[in-house]
Amino acid sequence: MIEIKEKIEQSNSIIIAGHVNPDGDTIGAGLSLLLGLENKYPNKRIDFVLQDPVPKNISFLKGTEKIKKIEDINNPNYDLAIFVDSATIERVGKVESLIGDTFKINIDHHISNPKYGDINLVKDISSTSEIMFSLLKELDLVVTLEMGEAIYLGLVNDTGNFAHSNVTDKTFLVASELMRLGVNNNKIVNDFFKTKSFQRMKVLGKALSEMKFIQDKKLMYFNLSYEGLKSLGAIKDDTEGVVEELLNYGDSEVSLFLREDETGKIKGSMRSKHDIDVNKIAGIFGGGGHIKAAGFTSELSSEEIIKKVVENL
Ligand SMILES: [Mn+2]
Repeated sequence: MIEIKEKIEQSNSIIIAGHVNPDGDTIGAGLSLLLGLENKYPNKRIDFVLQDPVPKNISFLKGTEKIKKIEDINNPNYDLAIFVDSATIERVGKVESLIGDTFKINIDHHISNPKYGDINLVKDISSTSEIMFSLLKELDLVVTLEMGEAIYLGLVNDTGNFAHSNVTDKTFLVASELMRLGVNNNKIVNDFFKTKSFQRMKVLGKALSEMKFIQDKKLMYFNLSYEGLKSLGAIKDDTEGVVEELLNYGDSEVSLFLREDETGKIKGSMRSKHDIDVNKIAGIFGGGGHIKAAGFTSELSSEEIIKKVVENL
């Protein structure tokens, strides 16, 4: 990716943008790139900007305090924008307003990515962090322990702790190299996963007690109204992981989690165990993602969404 290196070297002011509701992968990829570029190019201005705050269970990563909010940016005159883990430009939310028609590098692993960048590094592999690990080396950036921990968290995030079908021998090779660098697997996994809030445990409990199963479609689903969320004193972050949990049922092949937001719109997420392509189903509602993990937002009612999903399974 010599073009990426050249472009970075020619630019004095670079923005790295990750997606809204940032996860371990967008933060892992963006943060490792930020730290690596800062070390190599101390005279360049490099900002990693996210619309939404870093989740609590990711903020233990060293360097996350350097991630900026939109309000921190007074002078958005960037020469180069690098998107990480963002399947579309819109996925970065309001950060898009800082970018405009700046030259774009698109680094991502979503199969639905339309390659919106002027340079695109889009690969169908486990995570953007896995792509980033190779890219850092190609950019001749030294991978420090802090950068390694960020990438490792990205791998753990997007592979469900090395459990999903997106894990390859190469993913383990990257993990192995990172551990050799000093990354503590057990600490990262504990700090990241075993940190659920009381409300999040309650949301999970509600999901497990109210979920429904459609036998002939092997579909497990749960619909959470905004009222239901509020009645638990929970916020949307507390619903993370519900869709994966639904798929733990032995007879299920596909799971669907619907969550109503305060405006009445419904956010859907889907997971698949084997052959069902949920990227295709999410596409019906204008969403997308991966074959086994995808999401969408819809103005339809939850009943209509469930009906459409069932029809298309
Ligand atoms: Mn990702």
